[in-house]
Amino acid sequence: MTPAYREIHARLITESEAAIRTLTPAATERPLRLHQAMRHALDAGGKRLRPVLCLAATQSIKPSADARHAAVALECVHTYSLIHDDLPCMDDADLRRGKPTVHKVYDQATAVLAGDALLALAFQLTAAHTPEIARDLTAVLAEAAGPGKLVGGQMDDTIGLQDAASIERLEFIQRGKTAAMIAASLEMGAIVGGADAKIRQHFRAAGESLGQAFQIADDLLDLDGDPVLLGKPTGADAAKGKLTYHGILGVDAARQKIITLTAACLVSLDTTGGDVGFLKALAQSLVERKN
Ligand code: GRG
Repeated sequence: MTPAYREIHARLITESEAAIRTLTPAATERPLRLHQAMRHALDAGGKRLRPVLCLAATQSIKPSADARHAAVALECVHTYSLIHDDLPCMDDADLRRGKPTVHKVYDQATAVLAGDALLALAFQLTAAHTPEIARDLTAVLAEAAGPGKLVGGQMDDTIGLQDAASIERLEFIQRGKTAAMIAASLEMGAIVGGADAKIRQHFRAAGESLGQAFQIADDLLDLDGDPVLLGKPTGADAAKGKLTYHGILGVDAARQKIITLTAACLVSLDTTGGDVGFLKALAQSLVERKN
């Protein structure tokens, strides 16, 4: 990323974090334990990728439009999914974003409830936009978070190698578990920017390609990444019998697939006709990331 794009990236992360702080409940609200657990997860950091994509998509079309509620809604759904994913009944993780997971700091019941609360809060936030935009944001986010996408992808991922491995199954998992929320981030940003159906579709297609590339890169990091930079141990996928692109087709094919998907993402972004220089640079940096 050039210094100018790094500056935009830093500004969008700052804007996302300020919006997350302002638009979600404080740890001092009742019941304290629930709100503290929600804040523990929300304030733990992370790349803020989904809100940044949303804000950047809006700003590529209409810089004056305010996408903060949509951006925070995306981070709430993402954070809920991480809290639930870390539970002993799913991935059973002790660390997330370099910090102890919510059920480790609190307990499992609190972690389930903190996730549930964040999911509901997300739709309160999409509903806060003006009526037509709120309707479209809610529909896009609900579909991405729902049984055919985030939850459905997670279901099949949980079954993992207990069922036969195939590229078709792997792509269903990647599209659902990862790409749907990334595509929704760009499409929701486009909705707030006032994009028509065709432009929305180009943003969505860009997010679908980017999301799949992001997941293949994520799986490769779990294979040979640096646990310190990642903030969690590596090797979990192999230990848990997870389906991965490199597991089915090999590391070289996985790296080639990332290149092809990234190129498709960049073409879709160009086709939106917006001011997408930053988004293109971000997409490129994400698939080359170390954490
Ligand atoms: C529990 C319904 C439900 C879904 C869980 C998010 C998820 C689905 C599982 C977590 C494991 C995983 C590898 C998911 C794929 C999506 C992904 C790469 C999540 C991590 O996103 P980042 O890297 O995380 O943006 P940060 O911490 O930076 O926000």
